[in-house]
Amino acid sequence: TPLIRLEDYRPSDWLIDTVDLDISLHPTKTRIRSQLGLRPNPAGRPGAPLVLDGDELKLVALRLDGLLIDETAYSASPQQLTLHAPPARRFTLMIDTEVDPSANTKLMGLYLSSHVYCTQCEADGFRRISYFLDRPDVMSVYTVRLEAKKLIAPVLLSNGNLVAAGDVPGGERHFAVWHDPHPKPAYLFALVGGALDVLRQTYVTAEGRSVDLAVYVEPGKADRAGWAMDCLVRCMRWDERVFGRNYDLDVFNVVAVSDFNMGAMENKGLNIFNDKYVLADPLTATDGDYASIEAIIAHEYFHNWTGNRITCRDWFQLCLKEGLTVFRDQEFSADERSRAVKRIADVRTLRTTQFSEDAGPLAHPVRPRAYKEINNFYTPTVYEKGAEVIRMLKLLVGEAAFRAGMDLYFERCDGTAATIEDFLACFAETSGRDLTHFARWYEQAGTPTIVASGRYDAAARSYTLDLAQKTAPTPGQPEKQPVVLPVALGLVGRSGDLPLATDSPAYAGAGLIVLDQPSLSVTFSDVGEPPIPSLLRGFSAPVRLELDLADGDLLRLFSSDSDPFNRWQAWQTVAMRALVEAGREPAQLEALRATGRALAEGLSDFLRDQAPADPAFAAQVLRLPAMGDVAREIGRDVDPDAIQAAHRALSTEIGLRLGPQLLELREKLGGSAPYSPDAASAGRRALRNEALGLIALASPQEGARLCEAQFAAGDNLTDRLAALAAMTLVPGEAREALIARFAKTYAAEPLVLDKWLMAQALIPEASTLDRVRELMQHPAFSMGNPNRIRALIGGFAANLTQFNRTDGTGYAFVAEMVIALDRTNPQVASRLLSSFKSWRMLEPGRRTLAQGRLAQVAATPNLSRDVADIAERTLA
Ligand code: B3K
Ligand code: ZN
Repeated sequence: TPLIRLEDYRPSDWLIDTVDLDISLHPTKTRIRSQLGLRPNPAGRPGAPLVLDGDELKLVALRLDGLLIDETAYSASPQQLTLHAPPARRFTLMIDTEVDPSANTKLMGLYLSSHVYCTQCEADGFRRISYFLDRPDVMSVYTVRLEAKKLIAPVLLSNGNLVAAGDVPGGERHFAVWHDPHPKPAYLFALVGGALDVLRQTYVTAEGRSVDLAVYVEPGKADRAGWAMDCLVRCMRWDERVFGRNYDLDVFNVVAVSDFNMGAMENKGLNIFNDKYVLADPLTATDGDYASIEAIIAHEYFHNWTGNRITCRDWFQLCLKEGLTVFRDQEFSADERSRAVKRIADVRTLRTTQFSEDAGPLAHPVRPRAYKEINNFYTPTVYEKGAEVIRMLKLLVGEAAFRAGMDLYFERCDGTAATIEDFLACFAETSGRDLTHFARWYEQAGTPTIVASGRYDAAARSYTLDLAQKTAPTPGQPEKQPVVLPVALGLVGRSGDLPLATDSPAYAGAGLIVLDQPSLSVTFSDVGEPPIPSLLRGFSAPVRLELDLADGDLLRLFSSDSDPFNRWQAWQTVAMRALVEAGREPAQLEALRATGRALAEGLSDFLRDQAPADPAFAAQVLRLPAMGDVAREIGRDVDPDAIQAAHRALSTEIGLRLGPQLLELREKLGGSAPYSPDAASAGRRALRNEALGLIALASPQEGARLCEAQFAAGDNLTDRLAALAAMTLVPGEAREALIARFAKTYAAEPLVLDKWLMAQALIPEASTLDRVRELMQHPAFSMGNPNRIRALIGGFAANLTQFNRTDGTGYAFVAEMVIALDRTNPQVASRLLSSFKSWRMLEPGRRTLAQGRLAQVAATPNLSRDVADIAERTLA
C-alpha cells in the first residue's frame, strides 16, 4: 500500500461545484444517480485526466453533458473511474452506481443498521456510494433526492433543508428532496432512511433564526432522547455566548443508530450518532453516560463551525478540526459542570490513552506527516493532545488574543479547507507573537518530561527553580527539539501562595513560566520562607513532571494548594510512588501496606473536612492512578501481576483503615432523593460508589451485602452498575448471583448489557478468558455490532493482567478476534489490534509472546489496509 505524504499535497485538477444525487433506497440494490457539475481547477494542471475515487463500486451508466461516452474515453474499476481526456471547460457528468447496503459490514458508506439506512462517509466512505473526488478540499453544494418504501422508511433525511416531499406514483414509495446551501466536502454527506421516532423542539438563535431541532431514535425510545435535546440546546447557546457562533440552517437533525464504528459524526445538519451517545434515562444510562452524551452532542454540534464551515485542506490537518473541537467541548463541559473535576477527568483520559500512545510504537505527531490508512489516525494524539495544544496556545497568547484569533479564523477561513498554518497565522496576528517555535507541537511526537528542582537561599531570601525538558525518541524521530512549555506555577508558603517577583525573561507574569529552551533557571526574590513549588497548575502542558518533593510536602500541597488540580495531582503522586515501588519489586508489598496506612491517615482528615463540600472532587481523589499509568511510569520489564497486586493491596489497606468512616460518609451522602443527572448529584453518587469499592475490597462480606442492597434499592443505573463493578472484585457465589440478576433485569437493554459484558471482561482473574469465550455465545453478544465487540473483546484487551497472561492465551485470543473481525469490519479490528501498543515495555516472557501474536496477525493473508498498517507499525 502506498504511503501518502503531506509534502506531496497538490490541489485537485478538477473541482465539483454542484452534486445532485438521486438515490433510490433498496436493501440489496440501492441505485445512486449522481450528477456532478465539474470544472477545471485554475490551481490544478491544465488538461489533466479526471480520476474519481471509488471503493467496491459497480458502474451502471455514465453520461457527459447528457450523452453516452465512448467506451475508449474512460476506464472504470471498483476503485476508480477515469475520464482520459475530459473537456477543458465546465461539464456535467452523470454517474449511475448500484450498491448493496445489506452486505456492507464495514459500516462505511451506505449501510443498514437494524433496518435503518444510514451512512458514514468520513474519512473516505463517500467513494463507496458513488465515484467522486473524495478529498476534503473539494467542496460542493448538494441537492439530494431520496426515495424509499413508505412502510420501511417513513423518515427520509439528508443534509441541509427539506425542499420537497411527496408520494411517488404507485403509492408504495415516497420521496424527499434536501438542499444544503453550504458547500461541503463529501465526507460530510449523509442520509438516513427508516422508521424512527422523534423528539422535536424549536430553537431561536441569537441572530433570530428559528431552527427545528429533532432527535430521531429507534421506535419506542423517544422518551430517552430528552437529555440529548437538552444538551443540544445548551451547547448551541454556549457557542453563541463564548465563541459568537450561531447555527446556520433551518433544521438540525440528530439520528441515533445502533451499529456505528465510533461515537458520532458531524455531517452538516444531520449528525449521526452511536445510540450509546444519545439514549439516556436514569435506569439505562449512568452518570458517566450522561456526561459523555453532553460532551459528544456538543462536540458534533461545535464541528458545524470548526470542521464543517471551515474544513481541512487534507487529512494531515485532521487536528485542525478535531483538536480544536475537543478543546471546545471540554470547555463547554467545564462551564456546565465543575471546571476542576472536568480537568482532572480529562487529564486522566489523556494520560491513559494519549501518553500510552506517545510512549509506544504507534506514536505520531499531532499532525502526522505520512499515512497508509487515514482511519488509523483518529487517535488520542490527534484528538486529546490536539486539544492540549489549543489550551496551551490560549494560555500563551492570553484570553483576549485567543478570542480575537478565533474570530479572525472564523472570518478569514469561513467556507474554506484550511491548514494548521492558516489557523496559527490568526493568533500570530492577534497576539503579535511569532508562533513558529510553538508550531513544533504539531510536528514532534512524544511526551516531553520536565525535570524540575528548586533551591531556597535563606540569606538572600530567594528561591531558584531549575527547569529542563527532554523528550524520548519516537518512531522516525530519533532527535527531539525543545518545545514551548507553558508552566503555570505557584510557590506555596505556610499560609498560601507567596507573591512571585522575578526579573527573569522566562517569567510571563501571572504565575506563568515559558520554558522554550532545553533548560533555564528562574530566581524569585523576596521569598520569606522556604516554599513548596506547585508546578504545572491546571496541567498547563501535556508533559510528565519529574520533581522530587518529599511526601510531606506533597501532602501539604494536597491539603492546601490553591490550585485544585494540583491538590489532586499531589495526592496522585504520593500514591503513584508507592505503586511504582511495589509494582517494580513485589517484595515491597509490606512497605506498600505501611504507606497505605500513612495515606489513609491523610485521607481521613480530607474525607471528614473537605469531601462533603465537593464530593465529585473527593471521588477523584479516592480513585488511585490507573494501572496502565503505573506500568508506564515503571517503563520497562513491566510485570502486570505485580502492578495489579500493588493496586489492590493499596486500595485494600485504605479500605481497611477508613472502613467506618467510609460507611459513615456513604450514609451522609445518602441516596433518597430521586435521580437527577446534574453534576452535584452525580458527584455525590461518585463518591459513595468509590467508597463502596474500597469497602468491598477491605471487607468482602460487608461489601457484598451493601452491593446487593444498593442494586435492589437502586433507582438508577449508576448505583446499580457501581454495585456490580465493586462486586466483580470479590470472587464467590454472591458475585455470580448478582451478575445473573443484572442480566435478567436488563435482558431487553443491549446498551446496559454492554456494561455487564465489560464488567465481566475486566475481572482480574485467571478464569476471565473462559468467561469471555462463554459470553461470546450469550444472546447479548454479537460479532456484528461494534458496541458489543468493544465491550466484551475490547474490555478483555484492556484487562491488564488477563490480556497479559503469562501463558500468552490472552494475546492469542485477541489476535484471533482481530483476524476474524478483519474480514467484516477492518476499522473495529484495527482499533482492537492497537491494544498491543504497549507490548515493548513488558518483561521479556510476555514481550516475546505478544510479539509472536502480532507477527501472526501481520502474516495473515488478505489483511485490510487498516489492520496491516497497525500490525506493521506496532512491530516496527
Ligand atoms: N469526525 C468523526 C470521526 C470520524 C472517524 C472516521 N474513521 C467524529 C468526530 O470526531 O466528531
Ligand atoms: Zn470530532
